[in-house]
Amino acid sequence: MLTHLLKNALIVSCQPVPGGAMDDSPYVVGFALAALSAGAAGLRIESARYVAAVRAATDAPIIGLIKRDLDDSPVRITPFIEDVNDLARAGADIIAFDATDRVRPATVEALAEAVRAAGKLSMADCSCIEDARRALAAGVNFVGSTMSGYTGGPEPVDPDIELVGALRKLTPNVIAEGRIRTLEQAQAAARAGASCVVVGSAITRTEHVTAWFRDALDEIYAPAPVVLAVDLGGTKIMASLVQAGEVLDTTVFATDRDGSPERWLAAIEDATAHWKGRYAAAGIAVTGAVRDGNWRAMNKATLGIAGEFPLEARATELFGVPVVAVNDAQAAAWGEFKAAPDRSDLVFMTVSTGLGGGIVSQGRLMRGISGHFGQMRDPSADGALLESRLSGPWIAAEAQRLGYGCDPKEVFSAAYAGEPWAVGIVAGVAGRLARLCCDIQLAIDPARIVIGGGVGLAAGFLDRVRAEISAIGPSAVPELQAATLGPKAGIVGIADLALTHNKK
Ligand code: ADP
Ligand code: BMX
Repeated sequence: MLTHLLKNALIVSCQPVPGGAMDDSPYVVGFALAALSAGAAGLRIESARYVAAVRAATDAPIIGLIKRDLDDSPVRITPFIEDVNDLARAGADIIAFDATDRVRPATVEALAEAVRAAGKLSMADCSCIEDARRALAAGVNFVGSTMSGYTGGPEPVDPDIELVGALRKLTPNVIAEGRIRTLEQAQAAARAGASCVVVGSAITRTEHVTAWFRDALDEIYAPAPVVLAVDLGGTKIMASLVQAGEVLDTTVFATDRDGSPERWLAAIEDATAHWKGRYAAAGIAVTGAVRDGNWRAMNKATLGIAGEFPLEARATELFGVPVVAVNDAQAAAWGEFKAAPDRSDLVFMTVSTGLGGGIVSQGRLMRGISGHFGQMRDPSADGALLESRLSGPWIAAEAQRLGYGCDPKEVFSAAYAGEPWAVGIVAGVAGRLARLCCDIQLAIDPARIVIGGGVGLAAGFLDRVRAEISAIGPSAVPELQAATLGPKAGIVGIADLALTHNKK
């Protein structure tokens, strides 16, 4: 009859925090009646005093238990035969006891027998499947997952749904209990085969529920951590302190192109030494490919990184905080994605020492070597790497070849002054980028293509690229934007990734 009443049901455990403000009969009875009025089929009540008080107020099924802290046994739930008798006299219908295989005053067999002798049903609070096997052999009526996670080691956060499923293979009379806090967890327990589900703290421990909400809010209200963010490119290194997307301080210096990963890291450490102690995490965005924290060049002409370097591990040692390393253009893609109010998907491209790229698709940053457009082959140039003719160094080399020894910035100035040799160089670069943008649109169809990098952000350059796109007249016109974060896109992106990736 009781097993029938407690089938497919919710049981509410009304156990106040011992010594807490609600630890008194009127509150326990109040919680019990409130739970029953809202559809609970049964109650779990601790102590003979509270069982008697609740029994006086309702005929609903009560699982009774007594908790004790013993000096000579870790068993806490109904350890003694006298406890069984006290609970039976107080009016419990089902008597729960610890059924774990530990040093204990009364055996599981003796307790099960005492419950039977008192004319009540028994519930074995188990920590594992072996506990349940023994308890069922001793003739208990219900097995519960109550003790899972409480017999050694750190206490888990989530309920042991797996144990519920395993218990169901032994008997249909399975009660899921322990750490069930959410509707989804209760449903998962039911799906796993529990014939009823006990929810306690989440309903009747105001102190616990309050603390959960308090902690959740503290996480949000706490000041965002400060991150050391580094963008290491083929020409320059930028290092900043970033907090919640705001750049607090920045330093920029040239990349020693004859250096090595150790030397670049040492230079960064040196340049940021005065920030030590101010940041809680660090992120390094680097030119080149990053996989599992290891760094290597895709094109040594952009930066000569020899072999594969354990960047995350080494930087963690040097900076003394957790470090996340990501490709520079991918980090910039993420920075631009986070900075846009509509959070629309994008492809980012940096036209700089090399030609890098990053893709955010369906709100996720694509990792691995995705976005390395500069490494694609240019069929109109005998299969040369695209970036070998679409980057700052090519502009400088081309100017040199034509007899003008000047840097890309000066080439742009000359082009805007109308000097034909420079106009030709800029038109060539703009045309190649325009064709690449059209191809990317066909391949990925992003909502926008965001352009950054020293060359990409040169005044007037994007308008030239747009004009070249119009001249192509593509079947789908890409939406081009300049990086809203300018040269700081990578810095802002890697600062965010440094925090979110560490959480994984
Ligand atoms: P990195 O490649 O280190 O990330 P940048 O994004 O600054 O660095 O790109 C460096 C390349 O961009 C160099 O070839 C540099 O000459 C060129 N560049 C920098 N500023 C300008 C500018 N204002 N106009 C044109 N080219 C520029
Ligand atoms: C190169 C490649 C990319 C990088 C891009 C832009 C290397 C060393 N780098 O295509 O990984 O994203 O250059 O880098 O292989 P930057 O130095 O021009 O900013």
